[in-house]
Amino acid sequence: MREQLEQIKNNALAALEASDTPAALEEIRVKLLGKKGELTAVLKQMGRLSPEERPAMGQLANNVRAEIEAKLEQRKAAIHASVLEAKLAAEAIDVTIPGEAIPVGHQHPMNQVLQQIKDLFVGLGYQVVDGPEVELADYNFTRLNIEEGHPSRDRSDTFYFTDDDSVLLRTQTSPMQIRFMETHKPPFCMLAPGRVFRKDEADATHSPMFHQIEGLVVDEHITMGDLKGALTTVMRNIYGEDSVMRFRPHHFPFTEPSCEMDMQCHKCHGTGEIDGQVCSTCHGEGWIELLGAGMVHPKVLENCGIDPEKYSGFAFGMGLERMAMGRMKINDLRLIFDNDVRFLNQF
Ligand code: 2NL
Repeated sequence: MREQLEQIKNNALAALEASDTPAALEEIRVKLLGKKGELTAVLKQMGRLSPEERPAMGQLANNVRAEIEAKLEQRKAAIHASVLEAKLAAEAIDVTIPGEAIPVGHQHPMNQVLQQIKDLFVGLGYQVVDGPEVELADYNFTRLNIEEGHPSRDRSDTFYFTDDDSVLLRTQTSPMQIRFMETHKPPFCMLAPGRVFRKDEADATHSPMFHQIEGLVVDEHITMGDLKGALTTVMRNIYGEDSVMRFRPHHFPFTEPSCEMDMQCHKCHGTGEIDGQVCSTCHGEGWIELLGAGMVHPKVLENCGIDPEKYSGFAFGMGLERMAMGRMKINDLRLIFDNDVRFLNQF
């Protein structure tokens, strides 16, 4: 029986050493230690031994069992470790390989300029407001002192929705100022940027949709000096502190007096020519038009429920595309709307 046990042990240890899968280990375990296993069969014969032989043989059988179980655990751990190692090796990631660069976009040049202008005015205490693009002719024209029959009301210039010409696509952002004045008591400073629409054929300088930024300040004792100070500060910030500005008389139905603001051409310094050639930046004018402005017409204040005897205000309006084209040296308006990445990537 001793030899039988020794043999079972030696066979088992060799078999375990040679097996390299969990399934093979389990098979050996059942074959030796299971209910019908070889070792179990030997143990069942213990009853046949003499009482003197029994303890020593029992001890030996237990030792064999313990040795086989220990070997089994050891092989199990070793196989588990090698399986894990193989898996890790197969799934290894080389963290030193450079990643794939994901192209990151940026703001459209128009939005860059818009953001800069908004930031400037917000810094001066203006609030930025938004409003509808589909407007009433009342807000877009009538209350702005633009009379029936004025050329800008013409069906060939304005997109109308109704036969009575009472609903339209706004042609300027001024209706937002009218709405603001209706609902707010002075003093206030506000900025109204947004899309506006006019029946224009698209070319290098025209588009049926473009962007305007209008501003309005109303308080007691607001003067033309406030208008000049605010607009000069903003434009010097955008175009450089040493820019030279001028204000020229002009006419708008909604302001009185009205003016336009120009900047001296930074290329030819106001001479209109470079090396005897007509300056290409200002087309020989010496000046570049920036915006229109003026003191809000008393009738407009009255139309919005503000007492023109007590309050005065200034207003201004500028084309955003035109500002962006001047700032970024873009010579064709259509490039701004085409969204060709070869163009956009330049900004
Ligand atoms: C331009 C420049 C301008 C205004 C817009 C305005 C708005 C209200 C009252 C008075 Cl609610 N004025 N806006 C003023 C002057 C010029 O835009 O060239 N427009 C045709």
